[in-house]
Amino acid sequence: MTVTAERSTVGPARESVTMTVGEFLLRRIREAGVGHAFGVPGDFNLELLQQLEDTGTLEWIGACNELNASYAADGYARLNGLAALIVTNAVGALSAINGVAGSYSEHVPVICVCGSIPLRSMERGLEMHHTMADGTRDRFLSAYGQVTAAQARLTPYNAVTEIDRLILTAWRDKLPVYLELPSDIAYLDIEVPAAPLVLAQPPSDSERLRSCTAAIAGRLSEARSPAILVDLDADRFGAAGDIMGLAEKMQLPVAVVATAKAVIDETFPQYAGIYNGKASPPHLREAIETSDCLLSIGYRPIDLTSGDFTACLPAGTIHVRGHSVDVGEDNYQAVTLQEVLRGVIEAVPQGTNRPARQSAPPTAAMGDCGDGSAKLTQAAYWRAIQGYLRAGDVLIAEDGTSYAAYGLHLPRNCTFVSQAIWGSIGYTVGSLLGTLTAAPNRRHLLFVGDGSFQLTAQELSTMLRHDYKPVIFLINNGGYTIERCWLGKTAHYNDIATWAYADLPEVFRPGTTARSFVVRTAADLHNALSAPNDTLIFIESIMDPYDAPAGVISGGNSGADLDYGPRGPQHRDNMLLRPAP
Ligand SMILES: Cc1ncc(C[n+]2csc(CCOP(=O)(O)OP(=O)(O)O)c2C)c(N)n1
Ligand SMILES: [Mg+2]
Repeated sequence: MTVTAERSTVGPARESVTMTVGEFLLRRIREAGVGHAFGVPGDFNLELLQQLEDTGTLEWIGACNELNASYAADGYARLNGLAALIVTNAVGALSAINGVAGSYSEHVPVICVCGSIPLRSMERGLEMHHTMADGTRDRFLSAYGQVTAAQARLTPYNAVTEIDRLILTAWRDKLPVYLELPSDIAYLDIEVPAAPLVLAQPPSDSERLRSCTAAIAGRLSEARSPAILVDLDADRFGAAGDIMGLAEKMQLPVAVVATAKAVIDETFPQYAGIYNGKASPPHLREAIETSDCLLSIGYRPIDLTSGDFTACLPAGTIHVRGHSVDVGEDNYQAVTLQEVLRGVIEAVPQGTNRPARQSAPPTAAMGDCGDGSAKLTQAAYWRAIQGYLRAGDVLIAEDGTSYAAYGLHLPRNCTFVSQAIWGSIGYTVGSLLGTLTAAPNRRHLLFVGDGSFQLTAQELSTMLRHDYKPVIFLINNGGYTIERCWLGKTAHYNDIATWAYADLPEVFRPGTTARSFVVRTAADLHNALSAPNDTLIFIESIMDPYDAPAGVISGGNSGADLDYGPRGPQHRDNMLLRPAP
């Protein structure tokens, strides 16, 4: 690495250094706060992986396939703020595209680097493997154009600007980006800035910020029943602390939607619960829908966050987003969420006591499993898990009856990870690898069904390989119970092959110290829950295929009406798993 001082006629000398394209890319990713990269090697990215190994810039976490790696990167980014994924041309990139699209849908910043065919082959028209071999060059870059905020194919001439543009776009917009690194340029020297990359949002326009905070503070100060509704952008833009600061100062209630569960600490006195249109507790629905000044943070009404579109926010709701705000007729651009919130906190008066009316948390003790010898039910299962939780846990909840985890009351400082909007089953197993890597000193609990687990089960081997110690709660109910609530209660398409799930830790890492349990009764579960967390714990709980939490049944039943319409097959006899009479 050669250091050159570039003399400028104005200002101090700006230092540049000579580095290879690949080393500069890895350095910038590291400077952006990313310590690990997930992915699978391939001949078009091996040269970059060699640079990664030689320089030690990032720690490599090889996954079993690129889909799992993309989920892992997503989970890592949720805890770390940004993640890196390295795949190979087309075959790797397209395997990962579902996970990257999920990151877009859920506003998770992931830098996807695809080691791609050499520039030489493009310039000379040489047809390479992992392509359509039909002369096309841009198909995969275009495909990623649909699922990322920015894309670039690096050349030695654009590498410096494009690498910084893409990393900053991912971080500022909280969205994934896609970067193709042709395999023959990673070792070429280029001139790069010596100074580290600075991650910062562009500062707000000062007049817009002043007017915007004054407008919001004015509305809030005059309101009789102000309230805040929080969606996931509050987490992605790091605004949870400021939101709690505002709620505390004004003593107003803060509700979240399901996609933002635990973004506001559930033990926070002003926390009011999960708003979901008609499915909300009545007092919460009233607090939100009749508020005379509702401040919504990044709210995106979708079926799952709007009680199937029954949500009805007050007409004058103030909408604050990452980079813009709507207050009545006025739209404010060039303002950032954090600066707006901080300005509002300063401007509003100290509130008088308006306590949030949260429903009382259940008081299940760890051993509260009901009748010990009875067959385990979903109800007893979730009661016992409620008692198992402790402050600081990271919970990862899969689609399926594991949705019941949304109903858990979380102790202080817990994190809740789920892919509620994108909802690609199997996500959580890959994501768990990422959350474990990002926060190895916390306890991670995965709640997953047998059907979902079968999509990405191999990643358990990577967790064992790295000696990670999560607790995996797997519900073995012979198939897709949540789908039985939508359609096909007894249909074969909702059945799956029976696996010996609890044997898998031994299969994936012979001689493992992991503790496996097969749980059939409440007493078995109680026993499994007393195991110390000094190794991976795998708890396979066998439950009835027709046993599902009430919310999952009602959600499926009404989802079927929404999906299939009045003439759909759900109206035939016994087609859906319905609530017990
Ligand atoms: C990639 C993908 N394929 C299919 C689906 C549809 N789907 C949603 S939930 C589900 C079944 C989940 O079954 P399981 O994990 O066993 O949960 P449980 O039986 O506890 O409900 C399926 C197939 C999906 N969401 N994502
Ligand atoms: Mg199942």
